[in-house]
Amino acid sequence: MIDLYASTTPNVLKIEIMLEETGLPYRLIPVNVWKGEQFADGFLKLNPNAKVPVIVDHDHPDGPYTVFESAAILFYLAEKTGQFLPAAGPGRHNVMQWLVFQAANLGPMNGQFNHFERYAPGGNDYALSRYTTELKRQYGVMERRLSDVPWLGGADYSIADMAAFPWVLVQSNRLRETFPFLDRDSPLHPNIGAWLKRCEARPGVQRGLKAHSALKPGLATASSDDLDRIFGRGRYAYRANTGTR
Ligand SMILES: N[C@@H](CCC(=O)N[C@@H](CS)C(=O)NCC(=O)O)C(=O)O
Repeated sequence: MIDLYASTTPNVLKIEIMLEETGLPYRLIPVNVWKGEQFADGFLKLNPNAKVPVIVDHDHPDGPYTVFESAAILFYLAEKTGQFLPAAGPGRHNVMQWLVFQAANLGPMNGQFNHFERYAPGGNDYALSRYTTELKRQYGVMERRLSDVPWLGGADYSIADMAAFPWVLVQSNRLRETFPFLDRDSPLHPNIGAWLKRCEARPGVQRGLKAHSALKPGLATASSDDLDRIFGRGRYAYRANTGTR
């Protein structure tokens, strides 16, 4: 049995999809990150970086084994099952580089974009413009890749697709009107749109989405102090604590 510590976020959806695709038995353990549950001592023992997703694999031969960071979890589960990552050679490295592309680029840039689009107070035009422009550039990178191959890793569906899919889907659902380049049907990137449909057609992805929809969103439960804490602002900000630059 695998425990998946989860919230209603794209990084968690990646893992639900992988667990459903591989058929590994798992249970969801909700973590309300909007109420700061990720900062509790018990959770920090699982992930010192205080973020979901985290898994605990109770079937590991050496006893319960914990993995945090969604890309590392996908990699761990791929190695555990021998699925969705070629065993060796260029095929494996192609998947790894597109997995890391998501973890190092698409994920963090979406995170910063979301922050300035949704949560930050006004007056951040420069930051919003910077992250919007960079995100749009990354969609161009994916579009060019998917005009050459059906899946990000190459010929076969892989953990690289599972990593990118939730972000592209969620951003289209939420922001297609205000930021048309994020629309899954944008004429700017027909190959991304077709790839998204191929992902959605997979029964494992559909089961992952269903499992994800059972989680309860926590944003409405957050106080303004909870929000300050999660975003490191107000009394939690570096400058407030140190008085220095
Ligand atoms: N690089 C991490 C990002 C994880 C992450 O940002 N998780 C968010 C939810 S999607 C979270 O737990 N946020 C709580 C916080 O930042 O305090 C991964 O891919 O696992």
